[in-house]
Amino acid sequence: PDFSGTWEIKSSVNFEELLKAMGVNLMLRKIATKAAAKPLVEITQDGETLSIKTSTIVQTTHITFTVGQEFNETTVDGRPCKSFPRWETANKISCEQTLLKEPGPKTSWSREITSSGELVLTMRADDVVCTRVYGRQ
Ligand code: R13
Repeated sequence: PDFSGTWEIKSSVNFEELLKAMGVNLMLRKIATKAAAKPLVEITQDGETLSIKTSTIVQTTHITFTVGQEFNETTVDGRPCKSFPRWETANKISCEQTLLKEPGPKTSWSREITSSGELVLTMRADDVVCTRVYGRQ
């Protein structure tokens, strides 16, 4: 599938709960959640290699990875981790994360292009699932 493009958010569920499950304190949760309500996601793709830039007023993250190959990133609460992205279905990349320094919550994310052309991002921490739906700008 084609993940490339500039994406804007349509809906978000459980983002603050995700940060809470990661142990982020109330003040930082509020700042992060407010900023995350207006993100801009820019994705470029070359075959199985994706580059994802996620910008907000307080923080911008940039990851580049090839599906099937381990890479370094940070969890949503900023902890360094190893990530292993793989195809869960033809249209969905699932990525398990392993913290470089345990202990911490079990985290992962997935990104899927749906049949209606939306990008669905899920992020997990232990049993909390945050779901964010993006549409093309
Ligand atoms: C600030 C510092 C405190 C911590 C934090 C975590 C997340 C975020 C900001 C901060 C933001 C995340 C946005 C994520 C998006 C994801 C997506 C707790 C480290 C800087 C407050 C803003 C937009 O949709 O892909």
